[in-house]
Order: sequence, then C-alpha cells, then structure tokens
Amino acid sequence: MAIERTFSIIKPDATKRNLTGKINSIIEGAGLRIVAQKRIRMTREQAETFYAVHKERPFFGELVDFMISEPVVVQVLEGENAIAKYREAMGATNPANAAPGTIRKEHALSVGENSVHGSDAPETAAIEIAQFFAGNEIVG
Ligand code: RTP
Ligand code: MG
Repeated sequence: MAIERTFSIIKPDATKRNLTGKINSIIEGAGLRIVAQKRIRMTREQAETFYAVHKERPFFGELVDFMISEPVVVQVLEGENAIAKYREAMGATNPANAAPGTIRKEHALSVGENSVHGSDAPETAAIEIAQFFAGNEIVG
C-alpha cells in the first residue's frame, strides 16, 4: 500500500479543552506519523477558503465562526493509506454515530464541535496541506 499524507485540524472545541495530546495519542496509536504540526489562529479568510465547498450550506457561517473562535492545531499526517486510516480514527462526523475509541466518540461535543478535520481524498489533501504548510515545514 502506498505511503500517503493527509491534512488534519484539531478544532477549537478540542484545543480549548486542552485535548491536543490525547488526540495526538489516538493519531499515533492508529499508526500515523505527525510529520508537521503548528498551532495557529485561523483568519476568517482562511476558514472561508478552507470550507468553500460548504459555502451554500446553512451551517457555513456558524462553521466559519467556530473555526476562528479559538486557536487550532494544523497537522500533516503520514502513513500507509493515511487518508482512510485517519478518517477511521476520527469517527463519524456526528459523534453520536461514531464508533467507540474514535476521536469524535471520545472527545467531540456535537456535529459542529466535532474536534477534528481530516481530508477526504488525495486531491483535497494536497490542496489543504498546501494552504497551511510550506514544503520545508513537513519533515517525513
Ligand atoms: P471535516 O471536513 O471537518 O473533516 O468533517 P467531515 O468530512 O466529517 O464532514 P463534512 O460533511 O465535510 O462537514 C464539514 C464540517 O462542517 C460541520 N458540520 N456542521 N451543523 C451541521 O449540520 C453540520 N454539518 C457539518 C462539521 O464541523 C463538519 O466536520
Ligand atoms: Mg469534510
């Protein structure tokens, strides 16, 4: 299986509750390596660009407000089948539907405040990584 990279965000509800380490522990336990990581405060413009695919959805404004409400931790994760592996470790978007042991089941508060983001395909992973990291910030 190919070594892949995926983009992750530890969202404001999780950074606010000091859960970065617990979430990183689940990430590493799933066999993924954190090859880049930084804590940032997203600008409104960055959040709107990042979630542009959802701009017609009723929750878009709320989502952008949430993403800029507190610092986030942006990461690049590397490993075999990293995109699917991370989505499995994250659990379902709505924590009520997430499997036991997943990040969202253990830590998320609601479908909106759901603790993490993970890319959904190789093309989106490449775009999302490039939005937040220069090549020399990623150390594989
Ligand atoms: P993400 O993009 O953050 O990794 O989450 P996802 O793929 O599991 O979910 P997606 O459908 O891409 O939705 C993006 C984010 O929008 C928020 N959301 N709120 N209030 C709502 O009904 C609702 N639905 C989605 C969530 O924060 C979700 O992660
Ligand atoms: Mg998504």
